[in-house]
Amino acid sequence: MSVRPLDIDPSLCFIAGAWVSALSGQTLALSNPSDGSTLCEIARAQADDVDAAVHAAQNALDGPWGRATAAQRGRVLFRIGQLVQENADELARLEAIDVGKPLTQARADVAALARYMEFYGGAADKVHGQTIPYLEGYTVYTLREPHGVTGHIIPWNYPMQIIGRSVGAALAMGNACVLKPAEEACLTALAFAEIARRAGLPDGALNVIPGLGAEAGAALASHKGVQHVSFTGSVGVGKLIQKAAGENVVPVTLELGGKSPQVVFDDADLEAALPFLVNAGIQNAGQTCSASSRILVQREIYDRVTQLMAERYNALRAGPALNDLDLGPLVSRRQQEIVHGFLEKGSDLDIAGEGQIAGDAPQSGAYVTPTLFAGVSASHPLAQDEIFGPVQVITPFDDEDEAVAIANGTDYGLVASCWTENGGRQMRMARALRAGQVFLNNYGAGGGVELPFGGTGLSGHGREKGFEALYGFSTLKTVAAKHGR
Ligand code: TXE
Repeated sequence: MSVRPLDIDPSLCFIAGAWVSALSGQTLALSNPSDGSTLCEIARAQADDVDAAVHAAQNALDGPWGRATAAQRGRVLFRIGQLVQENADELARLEAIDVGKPLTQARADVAALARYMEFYGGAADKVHGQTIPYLEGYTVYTLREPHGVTGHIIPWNYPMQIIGRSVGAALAMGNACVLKPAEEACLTALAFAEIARRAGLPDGALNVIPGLGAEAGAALASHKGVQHVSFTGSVGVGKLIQKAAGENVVPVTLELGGKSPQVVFDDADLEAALPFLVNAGIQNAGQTCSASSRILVQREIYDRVTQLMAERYNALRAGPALNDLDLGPLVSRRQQEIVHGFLEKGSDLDIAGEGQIAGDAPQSGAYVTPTLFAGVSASHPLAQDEIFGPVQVITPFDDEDEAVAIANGTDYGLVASCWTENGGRQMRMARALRAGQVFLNNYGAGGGVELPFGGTGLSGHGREKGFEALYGFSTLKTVAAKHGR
């Protein structure tokens, strides 16, 4: 299979509004995780390509993009959103084959991307400064201005959604972006660039440079012409990015992993909770930063919840992305090895439920059996470390204090949810849980683009999504005019 996203040559970079080869001419093979075949070659951008992309972005800021009004920027984003919708089938198929995610889940990602463009298109001209009462004879006000050139280093698990929330917000604020997609999955990043070109985004306002993390990614994070770096990925690389950006004293937004718990009290509406308890763990085969990999259950209902979750697990099927089963493969053989390593670490644990890999799933694909472990102590590595696969652990607790201690007992703090009908307890838990977002009697709230999203602890810092992201992708200038006598 040789893929041509929106009829462009996928072995090229997108720089200054044009499709160009990496200066070295080198490419990398992009693999299809459903069967291990090669989908196509992609560019292997390096420091000189990054340099060209950053200069193109700077030129855009000095040119029509920098002069565009907020309303004009918003209109371009709307047009991009429209074209995303018009090309929804192709985008969903590209994301599915590239990431290995079931087609239905890829379709939801396309809808989210279009919605991000709509949201940030509408928000572009609604970011206001303030006037500040001050001394007699002064008028003081603030201006929200773009950082300038923003670097976006993104992972492979939700390329379209992450482009939507980070590039969308950055463009709305008038920044010019250099996007480094992941080497494991970058077809929709390329398709997005082509859509932006067709929508009339001025040359250089968005540049896409596929390549390896240690080459293109590292060069982008440390480039002196970049004024803000947004990174979603592993904790280890997040630390490198923060260090590199620190050398240039520029701000970073880090969306790292999680070990997000769902806490189920004995008065919970189990019928409502059950689909969330399982789906939040196995969506995108568990390769979601906000995946809920820990289920904490009050002892009175522990056996029942374990049994109900196990029944669901036993019915799960994993297979090729385009077969659209419950799960696809993981993104790569490397991720498959990592998750198999975790399953080995759990060999001393009770397996409560286990799905199946479909019979027609090729051996050469990166499939993992969805696995539910029960009775797992809070300190076990499977209850502490991010697994990033379709693996969940259930841990019992006795009372609210213990639930909070276990829920907060990891180094992460991305998402937490609490299932209880007791209103007072909902409020106490919302305050006590250490996480960037807490969900009460749901998990994820449908992932709405309006909801600010980010972490605490090892999960990172800064907020993307919602209106809040616009503040992160801008800087504040205070103007104090003295006009009195
Ligand atoms: O991530 P990396 P990987 C977690 C998850 C997963 C683990 C490893 O636990 O198992 O990380 O995944 C670029 N300088 N998450 O190895 O390496 C890289 O090219 C600059 C959670 O795929 O962090 C890619 O574009 N950039 C996460 C991006 O960083 C570098 C999603 C992410 O890759 C770089 C993905 C470097 N030195 C993984 N090295 C989430 N929060 O959703 C790599 N990159």
